[in-house]
Amino acid sequence: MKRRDFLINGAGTLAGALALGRSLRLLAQAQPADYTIRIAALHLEIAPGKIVKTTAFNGKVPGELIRVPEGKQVTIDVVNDNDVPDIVHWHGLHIPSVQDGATEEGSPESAPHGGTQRYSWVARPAGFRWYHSHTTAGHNVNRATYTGEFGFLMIDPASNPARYDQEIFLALHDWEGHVQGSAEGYQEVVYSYATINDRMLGFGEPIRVRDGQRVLFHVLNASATLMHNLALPGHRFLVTALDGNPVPSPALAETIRLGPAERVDAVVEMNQPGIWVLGETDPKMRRSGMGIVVEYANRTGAPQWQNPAQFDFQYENFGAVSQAVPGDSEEVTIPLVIKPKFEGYGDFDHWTINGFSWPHVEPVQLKEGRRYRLVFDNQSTDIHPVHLHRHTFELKMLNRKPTAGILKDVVLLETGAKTEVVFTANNPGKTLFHCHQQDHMDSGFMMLFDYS
Ligand SMILES: [Cu+2]
Repeated sequence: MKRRDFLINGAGTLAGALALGRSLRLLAQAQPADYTIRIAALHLEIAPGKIVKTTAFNGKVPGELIRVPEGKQVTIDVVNDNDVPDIVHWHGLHIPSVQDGATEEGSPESAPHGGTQRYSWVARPAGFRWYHSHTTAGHNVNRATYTGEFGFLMIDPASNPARYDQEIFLALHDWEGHVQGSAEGYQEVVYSYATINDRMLGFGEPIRVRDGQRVLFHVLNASATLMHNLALPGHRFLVTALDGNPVPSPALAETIRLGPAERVDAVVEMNQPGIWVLGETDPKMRRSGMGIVVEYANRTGAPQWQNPAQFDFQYENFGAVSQAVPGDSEEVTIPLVIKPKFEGYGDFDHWTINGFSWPHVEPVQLKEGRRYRLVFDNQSTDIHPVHLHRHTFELKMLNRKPTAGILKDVVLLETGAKTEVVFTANNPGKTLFHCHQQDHMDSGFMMLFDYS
């Protein structure tokens, strides 16, 4: 080959390579996503003839189960066929701010009438996560987490698979909320109906089990505002994970208790053959529909309910014994005082953190690599399920009792109590913190941490 030919061929190869690179990039953009989530109006039949008008993902409630192995790169297109902007948050993942699905962190929304946003992230950490609308509702109880816009997101660990015979996903939800004045003069949201997954108690397919089976339940409280307690008469829950993260001391509980956005993984030994109601412990809530029938093979009859003898679900039951060290000197303490501000009759209360209400609040600057201890002082008469985005925290103090090893992304702040959690600033960027009760979040109970 002559030198001149070589040069021509070389240039040709370079041009070819550039063209190939361009085509590959275009091809990547044109690649279908791993998942497409389509937000659209849905008439959901929660019992025969009982229709709730809502919005949902891909025409069902809960939306499609997203199940991926830990460490996998996942692309998801969120298509908005609704007539208002919307955004989907990937709850409990350690992902970048712009992919997290919160406008406050800089993630883009999906525009109405067909707008599409592509999200791409690496699935981690392993465990039971979920995804849901992360928009504002205000007094519009047909938006955000009041709707059917939620789904399960399961990230399977690379090792240590759980041992079970059946795996069941359950989402608790309250429907047809309306804003009502309370006796004290402020406003609250009350609901007409409740479901587990998409059906009211008695109107869905039962959970079919066999004597001797071990059933792993993944339970999510997808209610916009309400706490829920569950029991399965004659059985106990072996709680193995909270918010998807394995607990140091799995322990039996007669009831499980979840604030909005909390998850519990529990194994139940099916050793009481019969037909049972797995349901809300509050009879009003069960009448509203919050329950599901558990049916043993070869058993018939009406589903049975019995009140639990005790409410024995407390975070610290599943924790490791702590050394009772109040905090190492490396930790930076951030006190957060929670108080309501009465806004007058006919409005929701406004909520303040250290005296400030979103959006009139400066971000708290963090330093990468440091450990922070959030010391919550809940000076209100409500229990608040507070959520930290993009990070996992460890519970340290629960009403003056030390604990260790429980990793969560939502923690219930009991009324009048102090709660302490610790996290490492290991995922730089804007990080939203808020109460997961939608009416509180919409009324100022929100702030940002930031570090680069
Ligand atoms: Cu709250």
